[in-house]
Amino acid sequence: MARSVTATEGGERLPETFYKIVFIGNIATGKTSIIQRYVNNRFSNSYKSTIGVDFALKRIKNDNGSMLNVQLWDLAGQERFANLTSVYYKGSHGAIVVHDVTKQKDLESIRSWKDDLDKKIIGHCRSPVPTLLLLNKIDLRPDWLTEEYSGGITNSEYITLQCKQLGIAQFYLTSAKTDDHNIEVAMNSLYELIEKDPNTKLDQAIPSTIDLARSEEVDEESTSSCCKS
Ligand SMILES: Nc1nc2c(ncn2[C@@H]2O[C@H](COP(=O)(O)OP(=O)(O)OP(=O)(O)O)[C@@H](O)[C@H]2O)c(=O)[nH]1
Ligand SMILES: [Mg+2]
Repeated sequence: MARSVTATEGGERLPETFYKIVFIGNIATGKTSIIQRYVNNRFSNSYKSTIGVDFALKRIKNDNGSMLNVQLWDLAGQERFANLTSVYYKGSHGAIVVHDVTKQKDLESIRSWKDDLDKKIIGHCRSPVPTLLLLNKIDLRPDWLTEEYSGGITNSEYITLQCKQLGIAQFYLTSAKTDDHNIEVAMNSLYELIEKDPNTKLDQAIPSTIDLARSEEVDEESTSSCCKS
């Protein structure tokens, strides 16, 4: 984690916090749409596939006036097959896996994405990061949770078990299309998990090399004692 300070008008210096969040999931599940809704409150019905990776920044003012800067990394769904995800995951503090509820066959891919994430994060000498699952396009299948998955098991039961097995903290029903989209609720809960994550705390406990006279960032990469890859 990188931290810096911001001077308020009154001269008070408040810490700024930076989180890197990676959005992963199959092609056209709605990753870009969710980010667009979250950052710009916009939605488009047209589909333009992301090439490689895209970025967005969300600045959130905490109750005490300090700033949370969230860097949202929007990975193209096809990237899992391009062997580049490791580079994108590096230094992330949290992750969002997006599933499209209209594509029942894609349910198997949730595991593939989470496994890919964990394997490569561990490869960067970091414990798995707090991860949420967004079950997106719920406007198209509002009853999806109670529908049958297979053999008398509901989607709700299946997905609850999957999250437990895969180490996904929580799932949320989202829609990037509708106003009542649940995206902000999910993002806020991810920030809480990141804040509580012992690894995040470890990053924050790095001896302060912040020059309080200037607003200066301390990069995690330059302070980590772990292997570099
Ligand atoms: N009805 C509905 N359509 C959605 C929703 N989210 C995204 N879409 C549509 O789904 C399509 C794909 O959305 P994107 O956000 O581009 O998907 P993506 O996951 O970023 O796709 P890649 O970049 O190819 O990985 C677009 O046509 C969107 O308009 C949603 O919540 N509801
Ligand atoms: Mg995209």
